[in-house]
Amino acid sequence: TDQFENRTALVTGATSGIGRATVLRLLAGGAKVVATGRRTDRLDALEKEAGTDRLKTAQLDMMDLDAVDGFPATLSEDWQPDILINNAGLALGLSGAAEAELSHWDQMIATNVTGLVHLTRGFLPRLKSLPRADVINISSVAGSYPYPGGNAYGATKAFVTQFSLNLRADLLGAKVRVTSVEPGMTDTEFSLVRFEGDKGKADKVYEGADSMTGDDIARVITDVLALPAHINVNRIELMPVDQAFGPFAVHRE
Ligand code: NDP
Ligand code: 8X3
Repeated sequence: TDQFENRTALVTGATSGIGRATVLRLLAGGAKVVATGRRTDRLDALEKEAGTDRLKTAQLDMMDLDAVDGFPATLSEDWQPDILINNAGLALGLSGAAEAELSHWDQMIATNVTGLVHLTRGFLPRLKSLPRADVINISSVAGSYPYPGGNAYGATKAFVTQFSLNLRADLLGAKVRVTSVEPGMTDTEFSLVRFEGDKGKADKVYEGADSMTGDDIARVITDVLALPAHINVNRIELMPVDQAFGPFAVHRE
């Protein structure tokens, strides 16, 4: 179909999982897409698979703030996005807060929070001037529900959700929609990254459960984008049917 014809999207973290699947769905809908990530071999492979000049890839490390701040100016006028999809992000480790690596916390905050706000601030003035624009921020259920070992990761996602809602407050009167997308268990490279390449540990997270896939979340993202322009989905929380909530924990002497 051509539901995204005449639209240009920027998708961060497009080398894997949700981001990669979102690029493919946007292209299938007729959009032009700028896809970014750190791994250039993955970006090259994505270009080959997509096989369209409506896709442009660029290496961008969200922790490199000079590169992030300079990124909007690297895009020519015809590649300036009217859809910004802030997807790049990660969790590192599942240790308790008193044992966790501070370097893990730093990297999660740098990527999920600082990089995201810098990139968003870079594009916002132009987005605000457009007759129609979208910002989709990939948050997480971890931003709403605490779990042991979620500590700094969950806090970065709570930031992403609240930043999204506060953007709406500031953008009232402009034609920029902002959505916080909050997925639960989604089978991507997320756990492989969280457990630093330990595939056995990563596979266990999804074992025996019917998880959501990157493409499931991409479908929700493109469905939200395809809604009539006057409807703003503030936040959307998703879980696989096979995931739900636990009881409160109580410590007893
Ligand atoms: P993947 O690990 O499959 O993909 C993560 C993407 O983020 C990769 O493309 C990676 O690219 C990119 N990324 C990580 N660090 C950086 C960086 N410093 N600079 C640029 N890009 C970076 O995981 P998902 O697809 O699952 O994750 C996408 C988003 O979804 C994340 O924000 C995650 O927190 C969120 N999420 C995931 C859930 C899940 O269960 N999978 C549930 C809820 C939210 P590269 O390494 O090439 O730079
Ligand atoms: C990813 C989902 O529950 O592993 O954000 O934190 S969870």
